[in-house]
Amino acid sequence: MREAHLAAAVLVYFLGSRSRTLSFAFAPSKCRSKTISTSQLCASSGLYRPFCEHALSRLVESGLFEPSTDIPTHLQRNEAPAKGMPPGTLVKIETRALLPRSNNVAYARCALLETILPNEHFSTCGIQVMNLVVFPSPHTNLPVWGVDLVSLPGDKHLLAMDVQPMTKHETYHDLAFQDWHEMYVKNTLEWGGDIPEQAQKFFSPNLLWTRLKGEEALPIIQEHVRDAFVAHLELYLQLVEEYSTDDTLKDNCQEEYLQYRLTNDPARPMLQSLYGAEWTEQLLTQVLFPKQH
Ligand code: DBV
Repeated sequence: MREAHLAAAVLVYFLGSRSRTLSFAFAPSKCRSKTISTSQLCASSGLYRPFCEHALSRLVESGLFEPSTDIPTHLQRNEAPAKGMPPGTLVKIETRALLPRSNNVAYARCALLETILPNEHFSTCGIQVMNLVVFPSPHTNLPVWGVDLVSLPGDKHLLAMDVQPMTKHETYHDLAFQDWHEMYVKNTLEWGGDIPEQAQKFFSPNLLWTRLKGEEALPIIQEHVRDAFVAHLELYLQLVEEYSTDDTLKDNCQEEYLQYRLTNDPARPMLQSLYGAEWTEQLLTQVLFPKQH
């Protein structure tokens, strides 16, 4: 089993590193690949749109989820002028959600923030954020899949990706995710620094958490982090698909996790400044961290 995981990670790494377009190659067990060249993306796209499109299509393709039409229209998108950028530059936010088709999962949603320069097809500057969370059923011992890819003005990037434990003493991270961590994080991405103490319990030992700076960050994000993201999702899908409902249920902290993220969302000040406090609270409570999925 461990050899298969390693082979999968190596294959994704090899295929991804040779490709110049934004190609997403899956683990061999999936034997499907999807190449999304940036020119194929919609008229105006931001840095993390290819990541978001890939994840949502894989989550539906896996059969675990189906697209949701439940997000209230006014919370599906918003836009605001981008401060300090050329006239006409906007920071656009788009939200997408998925509903469960399997008893092992509960909800998935993605918030995509893109700074779009007028007349540009693919913008990588300014605020670019993909915040993606997959919530497993609270009646399982499965972890949350949490991804926070954040690029801020001044070429500052903050990248977090993890299978976040919702029960104590899980051992799922010992095998597949340890190989992944050795392949994509250990000795390649520097530790991103202190994580708020209250949040630390929500992270696994194989967390990708790094901060990148400067122009060399973009190719690392669009190649190495992209490959890590594709491989991580495949491992998470495998974990969810192979989960046995016979497992003895342990105490689940998903409610506490939701409350923590709702209360301490580090993006709140930025979202309020762009879109206003009332809209931000509705977005956080109704779409991003809803108590009832
Ligand atoms: N983070 C969100 C949502 C975002 C978002 C909904 C829509 O939960 C973006 C946007 N995260 C975002 C931004 C920053 C961070 C920081 C803009 C930078 C804030 C700044 O520095 O100006 C992982 N995201 C962070 C941090 C972590 C994560 C650890 C840095 C520490 C912090 O500022 O809190 N994943 C994220 C997180 C948890 C997690 C906060 C908590 C359990 O699981």
